[in-house]
Amino acid sequence: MAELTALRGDITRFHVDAIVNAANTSLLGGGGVDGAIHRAAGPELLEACRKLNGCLTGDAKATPAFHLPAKWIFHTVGPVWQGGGHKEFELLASCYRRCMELAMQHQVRSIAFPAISTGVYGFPLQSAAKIAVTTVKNYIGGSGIDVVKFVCFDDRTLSTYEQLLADSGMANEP
Ligand code: AR6
Repeated sequence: MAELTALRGDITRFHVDAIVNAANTSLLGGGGVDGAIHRAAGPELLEACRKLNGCLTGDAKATPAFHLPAKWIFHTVGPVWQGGGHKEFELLASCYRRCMELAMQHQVRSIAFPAISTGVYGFPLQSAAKIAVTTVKNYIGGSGIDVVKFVCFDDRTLSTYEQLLADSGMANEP
């Protein structure tokens, strides 16, 4: 069975086949995890992103990871929280689903996700983490993915994911 874990850290340092970036529709960089990934991957990443012509909210696009220890970056665009009545839940689930699809296309066996939309985009953490865990679980069977890491930047995010994974009985299983 695949291993789903939550851990604290900086996603740019993870040695996995793919890391996920919480980008914006331009794919041309920004703050938060997006800024950290662009800084660490180097200017080649911006050049690669320019060729992608942006990305719709809920979609994801792949680039190489350049100077990062990962092989791929899956850039996804989470929804801006607008109170919950603007398809935010569906769009966030779509981000995770599209990343799992890209993972299969690129024969990725290990993937690290940040807590998409829970920073400047303002998505409530508990709901966002539940969507993350549920959607990944739904798509992991038969995907070829062995390892999923939910990379948390602060204690509150980490404890939220740890609780959800414990409740779902999928944390640290062999
Ligand atoms: N590693 C892991 N997680 C991180 C890191 C890191 N190095 N840095 C921040 N986080 P955010 P969003 C966490 O705001 O809400 C950008 O400007 C952070 O603490 O990065 O999807 C884009 O260009 C939070 O838990 O992404 C978009 O315009 C989580 O990552 C916009 O922000 C997501 O926070 C996207 O907003």
